[in-house]
Amino acid sequence: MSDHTITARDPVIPELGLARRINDGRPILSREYVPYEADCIFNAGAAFYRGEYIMVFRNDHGFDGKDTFARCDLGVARSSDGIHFEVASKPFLSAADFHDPEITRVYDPRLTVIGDELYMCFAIDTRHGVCGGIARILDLYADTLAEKLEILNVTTPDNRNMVLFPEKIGGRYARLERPFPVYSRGRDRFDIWISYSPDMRYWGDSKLLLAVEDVPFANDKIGPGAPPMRTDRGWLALFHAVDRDDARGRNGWEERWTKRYYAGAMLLDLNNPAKVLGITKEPLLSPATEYELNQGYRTHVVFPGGFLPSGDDPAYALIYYGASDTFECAARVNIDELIAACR
Ligand code: BMA
Repeated sequence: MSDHTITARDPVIPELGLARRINDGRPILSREYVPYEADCIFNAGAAFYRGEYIMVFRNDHGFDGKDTFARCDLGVARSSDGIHFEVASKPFLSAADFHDPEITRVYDPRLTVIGDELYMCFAIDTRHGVCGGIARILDLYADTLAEKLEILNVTTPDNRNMVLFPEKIGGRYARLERPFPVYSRGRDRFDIWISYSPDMRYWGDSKLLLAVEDVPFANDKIGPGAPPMRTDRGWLALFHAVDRDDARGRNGWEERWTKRYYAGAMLLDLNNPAKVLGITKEPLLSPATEYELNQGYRTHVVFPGGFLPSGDDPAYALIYYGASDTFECAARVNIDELIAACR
């Protein structure tokens, strides 16, 4: 394994050329679509559930004009084609729903349908560290937490970017996750792990799946992106990969933003998903459009959170990704071509 370094001032690493951006790269969801207070709409999870596309997105709002947002909620949107979404009249979930002073923020949802149930993994900031949560969604339009979610698992800190596989493998549920071992690994050398569970509540048998140094377009950290998709040649999953360039200064609204986020893809063995069959050696998506490069809170960020077969042609998949921590965008990719690029 190499411990390569992408040096400062390197240009953005070009993408493979397999993904075609929908809407010419213009957002499929942004604050203009939201009928309540909204600023940055991004990092959505997506699922095809009971005959329609569902998106649960992150809404950071109440920007202080400098570097922070006062509030962060999750919102919900629906669509018949996976591209044109209509946002519900009120937000879905916020930290306030928990009535627990420990919980300060919920964000970055990822959706997986298992059987006839919709599950959500999400990040939970607490006063004592960042945790990953798994919940079964009971009602996307309800008022109280008990009506909205059945919380199944909350990890110890520091962990997030969890995604569930859409079925049991070898009799167990499986998830990808990204602990962030700041002391033992050094700042920002974070990798993707896999864990298993008999019941979605108790998780273990954890193994390292993919290390940051194995990704040629990362010099900083990686993390699971969208929940894996079953194909006849393996589980196809998207991840995010980060390169840091300390020579960068203002890139977006903050004084300083030195990271760039890419999307990559990996193929995992169907029966033993801890076995990586291959990854894309170049990014599947690199920041490239106006919305990914020049506009928004943190530019040069593409952050994949949803990956679904395309309704009009199952040979293609839709990729949902946050752009610049401000917009939700989408792209299409041919599934066979992506598998070939992983091998
Ligand atoms: C990560 C998470 C994401 C965010 C990304 C880029 O650490 O906080 O929610 O999109 O950084 O800022």
